Amino acid sequence: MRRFLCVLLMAAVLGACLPGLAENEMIYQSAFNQGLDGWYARSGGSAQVELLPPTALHIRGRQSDWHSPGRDFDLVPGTPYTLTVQVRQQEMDEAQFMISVAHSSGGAESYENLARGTAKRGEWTTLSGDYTPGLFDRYVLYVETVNAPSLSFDIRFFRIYGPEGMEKMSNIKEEEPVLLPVEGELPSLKEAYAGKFDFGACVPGHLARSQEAMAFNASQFSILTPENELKPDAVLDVNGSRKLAAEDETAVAVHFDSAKPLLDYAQAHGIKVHGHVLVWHSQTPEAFFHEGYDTGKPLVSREIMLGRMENYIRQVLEYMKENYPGVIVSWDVVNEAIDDGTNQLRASNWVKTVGEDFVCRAFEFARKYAAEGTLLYYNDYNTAMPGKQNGIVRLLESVMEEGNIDGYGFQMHHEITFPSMASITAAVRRIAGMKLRLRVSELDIGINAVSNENYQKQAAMYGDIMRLMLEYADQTDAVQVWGVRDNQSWRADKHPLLFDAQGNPKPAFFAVVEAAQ
Ligand code: 9MR
Repeated sequence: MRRFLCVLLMAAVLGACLPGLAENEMIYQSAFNQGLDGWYARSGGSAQVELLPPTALHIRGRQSDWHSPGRDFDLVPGTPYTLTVQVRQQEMDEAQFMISVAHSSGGAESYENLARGTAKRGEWTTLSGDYTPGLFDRYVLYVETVNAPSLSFDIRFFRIYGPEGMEKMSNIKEEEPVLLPVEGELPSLKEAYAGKFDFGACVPGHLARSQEAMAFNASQFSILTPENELKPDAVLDVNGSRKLAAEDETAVAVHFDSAKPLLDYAQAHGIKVHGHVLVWHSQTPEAFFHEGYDTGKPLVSREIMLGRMENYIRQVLEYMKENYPGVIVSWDVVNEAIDDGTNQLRASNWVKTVGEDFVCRAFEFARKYAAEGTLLYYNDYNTAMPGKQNGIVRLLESVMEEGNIDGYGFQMHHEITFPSMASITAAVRRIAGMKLRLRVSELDIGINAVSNENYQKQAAMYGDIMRLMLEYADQTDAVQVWGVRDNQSWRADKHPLLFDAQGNPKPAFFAVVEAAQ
């Protein structure tokens, strides 16, 4: 746990929380993951520095406090810099450290102490201080001890921040955040939320076939959703249905080839599945709504479409009961029925064929055929926007009158800038007040560019949303992120998830874990 807290602390010190960093940009960093980068032991000869993989430098053999890891820097006189470094020692209960500068002018060396801090045994500790250099010929920045001349110690993430727009020093090419190595085991999201609600993700079909990806998912998530594989366009067999329609226009043929790998894995490993989605205007073959399953022919009548709807829902749910009993614990019965412009029902093929009660009918059939205890959800986005929210609430009220709905799924595809936490909170409070079960079904939070600052803002919003849902833990079934790694997201350009493209946990991951504690 201490190691994990240390990672949290490190995540917290990235970016905006350091003094003077609001307007400053990182212009230099030693991550010690690609050599010593010019660092050497300042000493009379006894001290030695060496790399301590994956990202630290170790110094030993010291005989004086000033025997220290140091490096020459081309500092610009009169520029306000901020310096930070992390230090760790294992030999004393507490030891004091300083960042100092040795500057020389005409061969005469003089010194200033720039930052101080006390490091407890075994704990990475951040020293941080501001420095505006005077006029000298040479500057050596170094990390020394106070009254601990023989102490061996480690340093990492020596960083220099300078005014915005300033040229970067040597090794910084871009503001790419360095994700900190996780010491010890990665915390598990599902364990962090155990006893509160399920924490899950969606998984695209191709990754459901990867043992490695699924083993990772199994370690982190207690519930999974096939990202696209249970949508009508993956399940409805249009050719098969067309053949059946010659005999019976209400007949429907279905198959589950794309969803099977995920369902099989979940079944074998005791992972819950949330089904997405039975009835939707999108990702549903146009032919479904036409006579003879032929898009050249007119739309079918209400009676025929209700027959198709019932047959489709029945066959999907019966297949799941037979083949995957207990695996699918909940379903999005209807998705995104409310129009963003009018805040009324969307003018979809469902409305055009069945009519305005199509949502109620879908819930009626889902209740009729779902295994007992399966939770039935209506799922939608932009719930935080007042007009849309009104439309969603009106729809929920009408469906609730018939008693077949259990809950509401907030998609929550957000940006760090929008919507505000106040409006998200108001939306959750309002729908929670309707006494429906709740879930966050498709959480992701986009940023415009990868930077430490944006990673921190993203982490803060993830944390806020988790704390909000924890207030409703008794009423909430699950929070699910819409993807695992940023590069696999449906909006990869927004880096909206908890893990980066290499699978490293981002500050947002730790914020989600921390919110549960
Ligand atoms: O993540 C899904 C992406 O792979 C598909 O291309 C896309 C097609 O509509 O659907 C994405 O998932 C959507 C989900 O089914 C419903 N809510 C919005 C999601 C993001 O578009």
